[in-house]
Amino acid sequence: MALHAKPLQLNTADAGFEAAFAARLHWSADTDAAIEQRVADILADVQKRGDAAVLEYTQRFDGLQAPDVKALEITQAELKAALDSLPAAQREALQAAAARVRKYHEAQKKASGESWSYRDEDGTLLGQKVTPLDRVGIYVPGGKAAYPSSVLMNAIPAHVAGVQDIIMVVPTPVRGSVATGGSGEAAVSSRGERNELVLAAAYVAGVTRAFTVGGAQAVGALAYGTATIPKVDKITGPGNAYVASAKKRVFGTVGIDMIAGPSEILVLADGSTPAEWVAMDLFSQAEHDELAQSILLCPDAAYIAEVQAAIDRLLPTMPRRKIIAKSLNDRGALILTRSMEEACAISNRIAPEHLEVSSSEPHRWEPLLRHAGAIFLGAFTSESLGDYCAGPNHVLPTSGTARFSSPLGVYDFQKRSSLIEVSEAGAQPLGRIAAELAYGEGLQAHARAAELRLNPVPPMREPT
Ligand code: HSO
Ligand code: ZN
Repeated sequence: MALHAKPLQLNTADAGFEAAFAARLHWSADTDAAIEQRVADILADVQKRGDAAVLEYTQRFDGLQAPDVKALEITQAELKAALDSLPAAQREALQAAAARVRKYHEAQKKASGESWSYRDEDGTLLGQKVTPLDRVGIYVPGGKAAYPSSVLMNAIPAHVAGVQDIIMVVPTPVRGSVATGGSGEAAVSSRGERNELVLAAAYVAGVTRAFTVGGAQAVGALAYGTATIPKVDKITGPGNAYVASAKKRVFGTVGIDMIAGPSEILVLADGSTPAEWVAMDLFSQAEHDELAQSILLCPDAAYIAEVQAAIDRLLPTMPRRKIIAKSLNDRGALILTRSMEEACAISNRIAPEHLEVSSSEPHRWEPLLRHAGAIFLGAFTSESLGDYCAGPNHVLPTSGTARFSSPLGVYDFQKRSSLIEVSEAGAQPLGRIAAELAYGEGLQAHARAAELRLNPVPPMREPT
């Protein structure tokens, strides 16, 4: 039978809409208990045995044979050589993308990532001091899921924030090993398949050290530190179920970024964009993953039919058509709304990772849109430009988490300390307020610490 992609067609005016809509959106991030247990064991082992455990798991899962973990390090010279080895067009594209991503994140730092303070009239100084994290770890998946663009999107904001040490880990399995889906018996070699574009991106983005380790063992090494792999303060970057589970487990020992779900795109269309453009934008996220979700919201039934016809025409031309078809059939939707206003309201309920406002009047609708990881305005703003080079980060909240979280940014690689300097004059009113509240809480030492700075010092009150 010929491959087809028929996203579920829904109509907000139908009685069954709410139930069908809820069923289509449903996605569960639960991980398998067996994976959780394996990961817990690996982390405990890495914490206990350090380098020896990392080396063993790397040999067992990735088939990499090395005398020690030091031998798994990729030097700066090798990263640079990877950049130099790229075809000129690819090298230039990588550098152009990096420059735009850097410029965007520098603006972000200026707007919200700088220290500030003010003084009260009595001389008391209050402020916030912003400090970059000392050291971060960036996880880069291996194999097919290795995206050089994601190396840029994780490392550049860290670099712009001022992080001194950016440690990248990337599994580099030997062909035929367990991790590459080979025989299940690890083929053993001293050197796995390195992705030159990933290494080049690491160089361009300012990664300081890189290791060919991956999986839960890499997360454990970064979280606890080993003799060779330094302990970091935060781990970011996507990974498979093992990596996601490991990141959740080490949270608290180190910071982590979000746990990303499958990619999502929601296109809000008024019918003014060529239907093929919209169909291809829906494909662009569907091709990431069978679990990816592509949704069209549109008040024009004839246009929805045009988009479906474009999907039928274009699907056979796509190398990843099987993944696209499964994603669209299982999770995709073409939703007919009563109006653009209603489409905006539904989009807010979904809170998609990527939201394209494919309209001739994007600025008319943008004020109505409150929840989305990134909003792409107008027919020319293909979501894929944002994935690579527009400038904003492509690491975005998924699965509705855009209701309460934000794109990865410079702020994720900074932290804030409050600054307080109370003058002698300022200590008088503040001391009276603090003492009153402290006595109320029954905390005499707090009260006296405030009162000893008053002039004159009042007598100590009896506990109440
Ligand atoms: N769309 C992905 C990022 C990406 N796309 C990388 C292509 N390469 C994030 O949802
Ligand atoms: Zn993408």
